[in-house]
Amino acid sequence: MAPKDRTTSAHDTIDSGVRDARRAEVDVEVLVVGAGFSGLAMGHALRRVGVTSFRILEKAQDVGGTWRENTYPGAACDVPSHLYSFSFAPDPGWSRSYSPQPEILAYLRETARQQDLLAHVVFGAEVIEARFDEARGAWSVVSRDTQTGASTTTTSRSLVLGNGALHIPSIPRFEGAETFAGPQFHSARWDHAVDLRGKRVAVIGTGASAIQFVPAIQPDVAHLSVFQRTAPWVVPKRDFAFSPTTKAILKSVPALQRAYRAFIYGVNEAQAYGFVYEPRLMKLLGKLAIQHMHREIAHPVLRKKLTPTFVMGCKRVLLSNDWYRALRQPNVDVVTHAIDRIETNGVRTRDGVLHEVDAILYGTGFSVAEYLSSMRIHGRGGVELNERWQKRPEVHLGISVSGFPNLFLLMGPATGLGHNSMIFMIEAQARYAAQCVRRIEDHGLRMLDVKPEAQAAFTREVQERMKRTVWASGCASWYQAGDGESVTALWPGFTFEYWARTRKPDFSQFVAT
Ligand code: N01
Repeated sequence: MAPKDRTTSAHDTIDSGVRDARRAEVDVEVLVVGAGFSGLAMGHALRRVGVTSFRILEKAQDVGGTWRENTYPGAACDVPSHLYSFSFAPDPGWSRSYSPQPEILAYLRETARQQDLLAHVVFGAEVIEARFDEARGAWSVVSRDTQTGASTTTTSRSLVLGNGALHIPSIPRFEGAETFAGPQFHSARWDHAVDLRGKRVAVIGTGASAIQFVPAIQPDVAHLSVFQRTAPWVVPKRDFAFSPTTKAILKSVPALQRAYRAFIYGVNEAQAYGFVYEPRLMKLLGKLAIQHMHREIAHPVLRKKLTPTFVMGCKRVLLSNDWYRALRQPNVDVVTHAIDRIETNGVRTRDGVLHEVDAILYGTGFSVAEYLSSMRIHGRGGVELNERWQKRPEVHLGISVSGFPNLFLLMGPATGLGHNSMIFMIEAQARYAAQCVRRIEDHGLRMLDVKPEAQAAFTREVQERMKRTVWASGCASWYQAGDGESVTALWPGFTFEYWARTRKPDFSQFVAT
């Protein structure tokens, strides 16, 4: 007879003999996908709750996730480093307020080493499929060895997806792109073997990545054609270097470093009021951004091209001190005519002009709506997660999906931010997921499955709250679901509310079997 679904009580913990027998049923208690910020946070959170049987499967040969993949010139974080880092691994040595990519990657490597997480990571293992076995109460996870191509199946009681949402490059399909004679690549797959010096270069896209690499390459290239579909909102970046004295003080007075982190958090968090509750405030900030642009750009035609036409904040607000400065240089053209096709020697726009170039760089972002499409994840009854989410993703707290027991998402839908550090959200999710894993272990559960009604209530709440936010003000952005209508990527509130709601899982919202 199938065991009855019920909610366990705190008194139902199993004894050590049963626990050992259960451990033997699977290869490992927890499998984590990805060794970026999310995977490492999860490893740390599991340790904190006393779960030591976990393995992190990483497709590459290094930790770092997005900070390993995005190596384009000028790559840096647009959230201050003292906040864009783990609360459990503060680093007083950040060189700048907004650190460059190599430093963030070095921080992640060092944290993985210091936290003793490297021994848990299997490198070169790309997860391609996961299937939940209801009878065993375990996930069977198939990974491919990226060097030999061999597949391995690992069983685990719980599965945590820490593979990030911004990792599948989105390259628009322009007619004729395959006929282009020169090199062409995406910002997240930067080809460092290509020497752009003295070349005529096309950049397609003007988002968070392009505004970083365009100023970095502009002085060296012969000519730059920047193809802009939508002018972004850009505000100045308070970017400065920390002096050796400041670093020494922060190192010797950890409380001061914590206070500094809390200060940055507070300043960023205050902006949520404008994004979420009072979008009219964004108009004020918009005026400051226009002043910034006018200070840098004198030419009226270029000013017009660079003036955004949507409500500030609807797409990600960009931070830069050198974007406009780069665009006003004599070797740069901002092209606002739509791209018609790509030809052997350049990009032709709809006005019939051929912009001759030697290389094409795509700063065209990521396929966020299909961020799990490289994996097939089958839950109860064989239902596949990408198929379930075809119209739009539904999750509880951005972490659990009904019908997919013992599965936990980090950086999942409804938890992205437009105003503060994602690391704060990731740590909250990792702590929540680790407590669920602990519950599964302690109570000898086969399945911990969030109730459909809890998930539906959360989805309704998020959609309802989203309506009054700036993200729903009518622009098109990667924050929206595949249906292009609902904004499903972001958390429509203050992050401290999310933190409070995920501090302790409410197990009455789950069916425990
Ligand atoms: O991508 P994006 P990104 N024809 O989606 C344009 C994070 N990030 O890689 O606005 C012509 O922002 C598109 O135009 P439009 C951050 O969360 C963080 O820059 O859609 N143009 C847009 O201009 C960010 O939000 C850091 O009209 C086309 C651009 O390509 C996310 O990554 C640094 C086009 C895409 O902009 C993505 O940023 C970098 C087409 N067919 C990135 N299709 C940090 O500092 C698209 N575009 C932490």
